Amino acid sequence: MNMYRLISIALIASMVACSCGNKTTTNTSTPQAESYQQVSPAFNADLAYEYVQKQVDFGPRVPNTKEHVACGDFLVSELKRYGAEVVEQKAVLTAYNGKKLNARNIIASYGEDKQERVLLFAHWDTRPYADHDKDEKNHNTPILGANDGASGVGVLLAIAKELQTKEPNVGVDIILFDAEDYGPPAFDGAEKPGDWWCLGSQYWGKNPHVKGYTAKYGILLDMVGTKEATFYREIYSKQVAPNVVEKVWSTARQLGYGKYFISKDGGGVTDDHVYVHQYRHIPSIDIIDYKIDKKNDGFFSHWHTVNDTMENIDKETLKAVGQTVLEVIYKEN
Ligand code: AHN
Ligand code: ZN
Repeated sequence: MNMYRLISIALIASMVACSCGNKTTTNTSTPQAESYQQVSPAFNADLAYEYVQKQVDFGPRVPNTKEHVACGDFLVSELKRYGAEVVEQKAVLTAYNGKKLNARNIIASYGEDKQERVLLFAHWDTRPYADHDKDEKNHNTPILGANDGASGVGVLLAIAKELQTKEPNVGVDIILFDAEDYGPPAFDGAEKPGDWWCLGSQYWGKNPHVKGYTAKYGILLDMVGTKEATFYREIYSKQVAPNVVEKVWSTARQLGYGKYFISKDGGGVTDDHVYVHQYRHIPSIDIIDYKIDKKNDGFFSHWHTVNDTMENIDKETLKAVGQTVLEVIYKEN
């Protein structure tokens, strides 16, 4: 074998070794976008759906009705069953029309000894008026609130089950606020000045269940159940908690739920998160189904109508929301 041959063989051998090495490096240093490693337990969308159904089966959950009391009792007992420390905060709140509402905020805590906490919330009451119904005769009919009320609560109950099974690093508080949807009806003509929506969260904000209660951030789930749900970045959320919005929307994208969590700005909604921030200074966001065409005040087509029923509830949407929120929690360290 002459020198030329020897050098060529050595050269080829080193090229082969090199290319092998390169190949290995390439594979480990540029993971595919799809290979995101989920850290949270699987969210049970069937269970969330069952909980939405169960709430609707009680009938409308309007304060001062027996259906409201029965559903509240059910929610408390389920949260206790899932191992949470539950506080029932009862209060008599004054509605826009002077009516006294027997309200109850339901607060469920996990990992109470933990300093770092995340707050999850939704409203469990339903609106006493279908004031956006096409048929005027329905305007005084209480709504079933499958989406507007029950969907967010259903997702949070299914999250509670996972929190009991696998303890996250952070403490978690779940609050089901009452009397969110007792605002002045559209048929009353002129808007009544004052903060008449979100009475339960306003009360809790001024009277937290734990003195000086605070959390790293808060996430509100409102109307998270319809097939066509689109979650845009809500304006007040972006103002007070831009990093939380980014965290939630990018997590949703990584999990493959970008079709629901749209990385564009939506409108501003006066919802429970506004008061949680205003009174407790907790940066809070609202995951809320919003329509940028702004028909129907920006909400889904059956909003505040007698048609806010189970037919519009879709398990895939519940899954997208529940899994995204779970992932955000279990990613905390
Ligand atoms: C207002 O319409 C002022 N706020 C909407 C919040 C809401 C109502 N969420 C559910 N129902
Ligand atoms: Zn509503």
